[in-house]
Amino acid sequence: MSSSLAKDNNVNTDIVTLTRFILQQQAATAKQATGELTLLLNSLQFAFKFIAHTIRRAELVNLIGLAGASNSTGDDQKKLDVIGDEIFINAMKASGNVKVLVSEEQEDLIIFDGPGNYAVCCDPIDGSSNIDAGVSVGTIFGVYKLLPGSKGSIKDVLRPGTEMVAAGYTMYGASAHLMLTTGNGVNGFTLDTQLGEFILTHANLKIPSSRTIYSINEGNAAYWPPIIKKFIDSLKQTQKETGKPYSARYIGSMVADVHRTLLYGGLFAYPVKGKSGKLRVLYECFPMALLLEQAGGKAVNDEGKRILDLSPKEIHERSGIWLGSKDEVDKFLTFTGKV
Ligand code: AHM
Ligand code: MG
Repeated sequence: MSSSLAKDNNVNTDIVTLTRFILQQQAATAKQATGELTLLLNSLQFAFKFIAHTIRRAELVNLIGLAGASNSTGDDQKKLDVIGDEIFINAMKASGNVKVLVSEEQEDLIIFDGPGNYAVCCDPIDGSSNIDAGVSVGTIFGVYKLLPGSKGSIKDVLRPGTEMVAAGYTMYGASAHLMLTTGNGVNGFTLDTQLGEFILTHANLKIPSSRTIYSINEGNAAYWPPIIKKFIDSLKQTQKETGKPYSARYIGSMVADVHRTLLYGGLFAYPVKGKSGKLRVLYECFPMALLLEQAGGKAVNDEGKRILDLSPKEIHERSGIWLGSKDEVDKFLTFTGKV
């Protein structure tokens, strides 16, 4: 309900918060739902708010810089990587609904004592090498329901991405933006720091089907096979459809590059360099691939295989990835003969 006073003054008195949205969506689409996933998503949003708040204060409270250790995949850990990881683990443990947790910052998976029917895979602060320069970073997450009868094991997470029940990211930029899918499209929320609530701002988001933007670290070109070099070179030529070459945009923070791709369209890629890709399957490639597909886009690996169909063999497995607008990913597949 909205009075004429509210309307005249352009005041929205009926905003949709994340909690309200999730409750309404569960009631409409999952009548048998137990409410556990709702509670879990609530714990996730607390972790995002806490991390957003910590990042904003980082420079003022000496949280910038290296922690002096390296993580499971050999990257130098920033202080904020360590703090973000702790915030995330504590929030998931306290939720009572998470049994298994995989974090980029932890070598082994964590199995919590107590109840819980879900497994969460996360990169608590992705893009952290950018953080000292004030560039947007984010938390990426994917959620699985435990396998039937499981008491929590590695098998609950070494599954294709198609089996995730929820996924998304929160980008900590000028505002904190949460992009979420529970398998019924993508919805975007913006954190109102005064209210302390994520507010629905991008309902049923769809990615444009094409856009002449490519996003890739071209400094790695020497590691790419000739066909990938040729494809990227082809984007720099005048295009028949637009009369212009593609524009290059690369932030170097996956969440920020994918966020722009989701909103504007285009192509984001991190192909295999040398022996393996850089981006991790469980908590970088899968959640982004599910979001992109749910928004009408596509995500494939260097061989043209659908990312969500990969079956990871280890929790920190990496993959090459090409994701974005449907037509742009199809262009890559056609050019490289992967269709
Ligand atoms: P991180 O998880 O250690 O932060 O690394 C992942 C990040 C992504 O956010 C980004 O897409 C990529 O690494 C950038 O890598 P590069 O600096 O090699 O271009
Ligand atoms: Mg990462």
